[in-house]
Amino acid sequence: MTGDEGRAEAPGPGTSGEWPPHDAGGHSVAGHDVVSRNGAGRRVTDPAFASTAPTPPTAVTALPASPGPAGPAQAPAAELEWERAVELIHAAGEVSLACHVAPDGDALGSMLALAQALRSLGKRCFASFGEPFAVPAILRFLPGQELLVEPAAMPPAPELMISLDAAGRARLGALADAADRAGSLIVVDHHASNIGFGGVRLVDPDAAATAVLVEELIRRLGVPLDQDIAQGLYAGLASDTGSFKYPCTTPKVHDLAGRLLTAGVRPEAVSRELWDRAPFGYLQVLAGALSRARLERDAAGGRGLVWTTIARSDRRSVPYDQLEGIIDQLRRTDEAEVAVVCKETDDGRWYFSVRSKGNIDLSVVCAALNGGGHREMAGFLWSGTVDDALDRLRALLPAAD
Ligand SMILES: [Mn+2]
Repeated sequence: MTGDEGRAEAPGPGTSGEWPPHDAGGHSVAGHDVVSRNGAGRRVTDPAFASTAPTPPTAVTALPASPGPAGPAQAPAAELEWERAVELIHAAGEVSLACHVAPDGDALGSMLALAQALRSLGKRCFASFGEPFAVPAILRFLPGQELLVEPAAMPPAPELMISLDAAGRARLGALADAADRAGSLIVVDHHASNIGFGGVRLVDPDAAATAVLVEELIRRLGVPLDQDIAQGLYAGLASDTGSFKYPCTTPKVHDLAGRLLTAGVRPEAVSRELWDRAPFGYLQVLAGALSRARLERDAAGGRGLVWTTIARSDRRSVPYDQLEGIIDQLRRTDEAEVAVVCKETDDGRWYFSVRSKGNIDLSVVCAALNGGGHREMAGFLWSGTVDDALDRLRALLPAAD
């Protein structure tokens, strides 16, 4: 329900926070171990049991076991980087902000929060994201949208640019060129897969959301958290922690959430906007999707797969980005480790939202299908038939155990 997507290539405004991968998180490794020892016993392998022990903060730093280009990106932002970022911002008269295409709550919430903070410092500020330039319906409540401009209206060679929640320049879509030409580029991100672009890098894969890093940046800039800034940060935090349910929900996350509430955020109002409202037509779309659901008990190495489809004709006037929460209904299924919702996009391709209960690493599975995501939440875009995609997926699942 909370993320970001290979949505450079993704269908349209999306809000699932699935991709690109964050947090290869040590927590899931723990879950995996339990599985290997205990077979498919669902109760034992349920991540709620398997992963309750918090991973020590050192676990992610230890990840460079797999060396590679992503290696250096794993190190938390160094003090020097924070100082350089603050210096650059204070010195700039004008700042361009960009978040990843098809922004989710973390990307847009973080960007708008920072944009408002910069405005309060007297900076001229442009904020945008690459085409399609449409704010998802569920994010239209976020304050600060008057600072958004069409990507074409962004300065082509900004003095200072700040990239938010994007793991690579390609995720900026049409704004990647401006990032290349920027006098200085500050990258604020929490994806473990961050490719290492940007001259100043505030990148911390241990951060639950980009909003966590933006809050620190705002604090270092000396801007107090007002209600509007806090609202964007809270939307980011709530989105990327799955409403404070995912394993990345650390004491630090709740601590920040507490400060945001103190600044005036009403959690029930944000949750309603993000997840708990829909037009009446949605009820029929949901009913149809649930009635088409299929359970394959033998799939995923015997752990089970549940899936459904939502074609354009199934949703009629209900917009694509309204389908986000349907996967959360399917993934309840006790008999299935993996849940999939195949959604036809407005351009006739199919987007696959995929969830696991932590025993199968979906970031690997979906990467093999040119998508990506987290261990438990991932996705990919498919131009062929649903049957072909499901066949590929079924073949990949047991191996990702
Ligand atoms: Mn994020």
